[in-house]
Amino acid sequence: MSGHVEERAFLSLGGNLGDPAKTMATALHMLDASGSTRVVSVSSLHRTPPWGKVDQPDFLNVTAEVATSLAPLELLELCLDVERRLKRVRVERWGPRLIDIDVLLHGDTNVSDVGLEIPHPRMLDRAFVMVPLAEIAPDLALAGKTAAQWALGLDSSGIEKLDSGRDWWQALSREP
Ligand code: PH2
Ligand code: MG
Ligand code: MG
Repeated sequence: MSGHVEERAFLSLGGNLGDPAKTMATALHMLDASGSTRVVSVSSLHRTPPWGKVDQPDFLNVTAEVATSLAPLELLELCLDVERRLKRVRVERWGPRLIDIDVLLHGDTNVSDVGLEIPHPRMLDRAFVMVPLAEIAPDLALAGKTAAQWALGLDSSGIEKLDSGRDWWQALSREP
């Protein structure tokens, strides 16, 4: 709802088809241009081995902190709308994709809905989420530990933090 108090939310972005860095940069610019959601900080690019379904290309993953006046379901709708505008086609669960934008956290809100669970139910098990999240929000408290502690407890051996810096997305074109 507009007029809703501004909340800090965290997103996970990823992709492994096409040019994922460019697609994620465009997605971040689209979120920023929405009027309701501002990108506050973005992690470095991380190259990550596919999780869940392993016979597919490596992913690029990042996390982003946003300030949003949208309620959780509205933020999810915005993310899905950006995915659609970037021509994401849903083929198979956990399969290759141009772009995926997941809502990890929305303030301290808990949501348990058919289409949306917040905190994201699998985030704490996934190094491709927690390693980039620990980069931008190491002290964030999650289920009794910090993001940095969660990240350290996961197998992140296959993950490579690219030398992109955290402003990588500003430099990439805004054009889809
Ligand atoms: N997303 C998935 C399934 N597996 N693996 C990696 N490395 N990165 C992802 O973003 C990812 C995945 C489903 O959303
Ligand atoms: Mg996902
Ligand atoms: Mg998704």
